[in-house]
Amino acid sequence: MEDLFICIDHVGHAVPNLDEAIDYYTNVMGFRVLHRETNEEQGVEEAMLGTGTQEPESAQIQLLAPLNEDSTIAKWLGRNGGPGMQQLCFRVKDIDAVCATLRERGLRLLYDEPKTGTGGARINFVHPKDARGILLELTEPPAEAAH
Ligand code: MC0
Repeated sequence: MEDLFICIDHVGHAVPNLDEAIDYYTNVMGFRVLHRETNEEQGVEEAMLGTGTQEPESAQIQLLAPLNEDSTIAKWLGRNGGPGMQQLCFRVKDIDAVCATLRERGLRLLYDEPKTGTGGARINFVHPKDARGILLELTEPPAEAAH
């Protein structure tokens, strides 16, 4: 059977303040900021951080800070009582095919069609209740960024 997923693309760390978290990851943990953007639709200000010689093949840390009080990240921080691991993201080659396969296998995908994620990637999520308590993101990077 062919693999569904290419690799772990990133782990999402929900934080209340992006700049403070970047300061921690760069100055204390020695990571580098690879990318930063605001995603209005997802209600987040985000940054991707990398480390290691395998970069960018090595999994990245995605910092997710809420853009406003309605953000899913604001809700998550409130329920969690502070910052923590909000999601795990698998990279895929063909998100439409992978979503179709997972739906056939009984999992709930959050969106009928993929939405736009980091750097123009196409993204969807498996509901945490169908992924053993983990919010599982799927990402298909744009063709020019695929590796
Ligand atoms: C909620 N639950 C989680 C969870 N969020 N479990 C694990 N990990 C999470 N992140 C659990 C709750 O504890 C609860 O369990 C149940 O799911 C329902 O929670 P809820 O509070 O009623 O549900 P909501 O309203 O918070 O919605 C949860 C849901 C939402 C996953 C649907 O967070 C969502 O739409 N997430 C996808 C979008 C997202 O996360 N965007 C931000 C990242 P109990 O047992 O108490 O019932 S944007 C991003 O990642 C982009 C930029 C990218 O990478 O490209």
